[in-house]
Amino acid sequence: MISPAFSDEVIQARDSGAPIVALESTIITHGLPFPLNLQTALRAEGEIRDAGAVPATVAVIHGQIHIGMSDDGLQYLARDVKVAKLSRADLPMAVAQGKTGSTTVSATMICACQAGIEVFATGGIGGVHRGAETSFDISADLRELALTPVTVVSAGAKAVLDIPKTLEVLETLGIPVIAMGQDSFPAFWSRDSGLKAPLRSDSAQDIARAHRVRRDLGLAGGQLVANPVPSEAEIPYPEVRSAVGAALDHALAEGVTGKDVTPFLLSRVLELTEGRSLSANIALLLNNARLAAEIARELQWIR
Ligand code: PSU
Ligand code: MN
Repeated sequence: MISPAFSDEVIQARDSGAPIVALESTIITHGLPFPLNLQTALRAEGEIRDAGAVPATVAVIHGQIHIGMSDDGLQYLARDVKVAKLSRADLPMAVAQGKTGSTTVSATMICACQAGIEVFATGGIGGVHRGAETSFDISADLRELALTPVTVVSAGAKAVLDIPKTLEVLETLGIPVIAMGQDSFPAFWSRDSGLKAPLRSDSAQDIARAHRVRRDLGLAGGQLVANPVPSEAEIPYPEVRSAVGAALDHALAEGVTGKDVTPFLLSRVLELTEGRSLSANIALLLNNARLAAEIARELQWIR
C-alpha cells in the first residue's frame, strides 16, 4: 500500500474536516528561478491560510509522496536543479525507484484525489501545443481533467499554447471550462485571449455546487476554472504574442521536444518580457490560491 506523508496541518485539517487546497510543485522546480520560486510557493501557501483553508503542496521526495510540504522540504525542491518533472505516466516509477520529483497538474490531481482533496490551485494548465498537428504534443493535463474529480483553479491555458485547439480538446473531453467573473477565456499572463469561455461563473459557491452536481450525476473528471490574472499585473495579449512567437522559433531551432517544451517556452518568454511575465505569473498564482480556498470552503457546506 502506498501511504503518502501528510504535513501536520494537513493531518489536522483531515481530522477536523477543514478545507484543503492542493498546490503543484513543478512551478517551483521548472517554472520560476530561485529564490523567487521558494518565496512564491510560501506566499501561495500563506494566501490559502489567510483565506481560511489549509495548503497541501504535492511532491515526491525519495520515492515518498508528500501531501503538504514542510518549509525545509520546499527549500530542498526549490534549490535542487536535477529534480524530475512528474506527470501521470511518471509518478508510479518515481515512487518505485525512490526518486525525487515535482508534480505537474496531472500528477498533482491524482495525488490530491487519493487524499480526498477536491480543489487545486495552479498557474496555468498544460494543453495543446502550437504545431500539435505535426508534433502531437498535447499535455496529459487535459486527459487528467477528464478523469479525476478535482476542480483546478488556473489562469487559463498558458499563452504559449494553441488556445483555440486547447479549448476544442477540453470540449471534446467534456471538461467544464468556467471563466471567473468574465465572458472571455483568459490566457495566463493576459486577462483576455480573444476567445469566449464556454462557461462563466461569478461566485465560488456556484463552482462548488457544480463540482458536487458532477459527482452526483456520476460524471468522471473535474472542472477547469479560468481565473483572470489581476489587471495591475497583466500583460495584454498582443504584447505577449511576439515574445511567444520568438520563443517558439527558438524552441524549434534548438529541437526542444517532450516535457522540456513547456519549461523552455516559459523561460524564454520570461527573458523576452524582461521579467514582466514573472510578476504576472506570481500575481496570478496568488490570485488562484485565494479563489481555490474560497471554493474549498464552499464545498464544506455542500455534501
Ligand atoms: N508552470 C511553469 N512551468 C511548468 C509548469 C507550470 O511555470 O513547467 C508545468 C505544470 O505543472 C503543467 C505542466 O502541468 O507544466 C505541463 O507540462 P506539459 O506541457 O509537458 O504537459
Ligand atoms: Mn507535452
